[in-house]
Amino acid sequence: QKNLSLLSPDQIEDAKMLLEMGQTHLFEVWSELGVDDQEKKGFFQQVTKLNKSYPKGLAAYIQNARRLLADSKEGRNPFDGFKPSVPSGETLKFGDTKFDEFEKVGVKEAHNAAFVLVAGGLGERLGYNGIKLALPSECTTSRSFLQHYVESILALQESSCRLNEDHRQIPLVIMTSDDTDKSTQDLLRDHNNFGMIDGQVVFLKQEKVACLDDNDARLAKDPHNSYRIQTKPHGHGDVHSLLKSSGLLDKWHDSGLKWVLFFQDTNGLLFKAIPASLGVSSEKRYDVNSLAVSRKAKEAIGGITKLTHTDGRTMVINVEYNQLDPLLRATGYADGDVNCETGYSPFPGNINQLILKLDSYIEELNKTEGAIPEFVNPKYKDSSKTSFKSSTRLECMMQDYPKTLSPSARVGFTVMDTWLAYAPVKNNPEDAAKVPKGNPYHSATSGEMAIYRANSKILQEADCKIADPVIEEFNGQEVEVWPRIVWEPKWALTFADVKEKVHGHCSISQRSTLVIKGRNVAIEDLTLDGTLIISSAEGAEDAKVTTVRGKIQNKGFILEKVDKSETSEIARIRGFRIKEVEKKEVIYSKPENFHFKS
Ligand code: UGB
Repeated sequence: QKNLSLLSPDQIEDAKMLLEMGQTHLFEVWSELGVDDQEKKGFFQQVTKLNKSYPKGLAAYIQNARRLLADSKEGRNPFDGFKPSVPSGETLKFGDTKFDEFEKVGVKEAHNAAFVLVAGGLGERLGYNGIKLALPSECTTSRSFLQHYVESILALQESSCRLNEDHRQIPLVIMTSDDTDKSTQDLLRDHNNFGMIDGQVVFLKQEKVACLDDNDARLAKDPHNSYRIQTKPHGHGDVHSLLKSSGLLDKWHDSGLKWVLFFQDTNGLLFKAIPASLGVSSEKRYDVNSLAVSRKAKEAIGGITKLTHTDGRTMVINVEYNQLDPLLRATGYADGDVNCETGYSPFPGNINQLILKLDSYIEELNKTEGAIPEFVNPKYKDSSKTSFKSSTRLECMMQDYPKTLSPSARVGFTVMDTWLAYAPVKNNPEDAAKVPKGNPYHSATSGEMAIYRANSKILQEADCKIADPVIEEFNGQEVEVWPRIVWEPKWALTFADVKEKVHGHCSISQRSTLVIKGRNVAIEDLTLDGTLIISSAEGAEDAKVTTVRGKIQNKGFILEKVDKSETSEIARIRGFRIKEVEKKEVIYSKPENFHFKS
């Protein structure tokens, strides 16, 4: 009682709420007034924060937790009454006329879009020491994921504005957490926003939620400080309530934007699929469009599933990878999550790239405040399910947004070639090496190799002769090693861009490296066996097209294997480093013709 004199009227209300919500245990160790007073004030500051950052406050969190914990204890199936089946959606094949047409529409539409990158996760599975956005997407140029994303959005902006004859800036929001916020902001600032103008990037920080000690949702005390509540991340679903409370959605709407595109932190291929999928959203007027790829059974990506309830309701939704198998087994698919005759799961794999139509998104969030259906995943001590091995918390996922939509909402998905659209970096080398044969590794090694493979295949589609890959093993993972072909997004974002800049009979050997930096450069009748780096000099961006042709042969760059003793963490998690032996470098500053005869 005496401690109340330390508190403001609002904090006294919070104290009453905690007592009413059965949280008396939090005050059991409180000493008399005059002892630990700063800690006590700190406790209430934390409560204020927890209250503010959860839609409808901490009391609502405790109530939701009790309900979900009771459901979990009873073993209630979240899909009770629903039967899964394989949904139908748009399937696009790179290079097909349909793909090209959707790309064209998507590029035109892009100036009406805002991008939202969810980057609050630390990536425990990868075991990397820093933020994942700072990791190189590939080591030939060492451009980080964040740089690649920002430059891709800028390239899209430029193409879209050219087509629409305007000068809109595409906004980028980055959702961070306490774990990633400072490093992400520093990374961007240290690189002059990678070319975005001030104010074009906005940061929204997600807060953690309170941990729960038991089925009554008693809040857990921080093991290191009994005047604090233990907290853990709430999941990427927080992005919706943060966008709602930031006021950005209305601002975007008022400035004429129509689409919001959500994406994750380490997929170096994603932007190759974005223009076409935005085209699909626009043509089909989808309220929700999820990007998907073929999924291997048991792969750690959710399955896009049609759920039909016994009462007739249906929805197309992601069923998370750990829920798909039990759901299938419980509904008559005795083998659970298995591949079908195609060698893949019949359920398309969710890659968590969502495109939402802004006006219906705003309408929905006005109803829900951005609260997303949550789940809880307690690890029980025994089958009585009365106590937990360690504290738990509620979680939510951004792809569960469609769960609250009315049945009339247009919810679709677009399946892309995996090689084109999806190669995340999530697993550490040891776990990746244990992935069942034939399933993707999702490691730094496979993520990098996938970029070379995609660029090689795109050039192949553009009629270049690209040598077959060789199979090599790095960190216990067998991967296809294609020529190391990398270009900046401003050189080409779409297939049409590539076709415009590649002419004649080009051929590239397997051991080659080709890097193209700059916008206005074409290759023609190029035969490469070694390393060629083409860059534009400062100020040459508006030069008319420079052409590089002829025959180039040199010792090139080699992939040198490294083992666990390697000191560079970037090289160690890949199992190789790139050793520059010999290269030809072309730097152009005006429209020129480089013709090599060696
Ligand atoms: N993230 C946050 O921003 N905040 C958080 O609290 C947690 C994560 P993971 P996950 O496409 O590969 C998802 O951990 O959740 C960010 C889909 O649920 O890498 O295991 C984090 O920074 C799954 O259906 O992935 O699986 C990162 O950018 C499947 O689609 C992103 O959220 C899978 O991704 C994803 O976090 C996939």
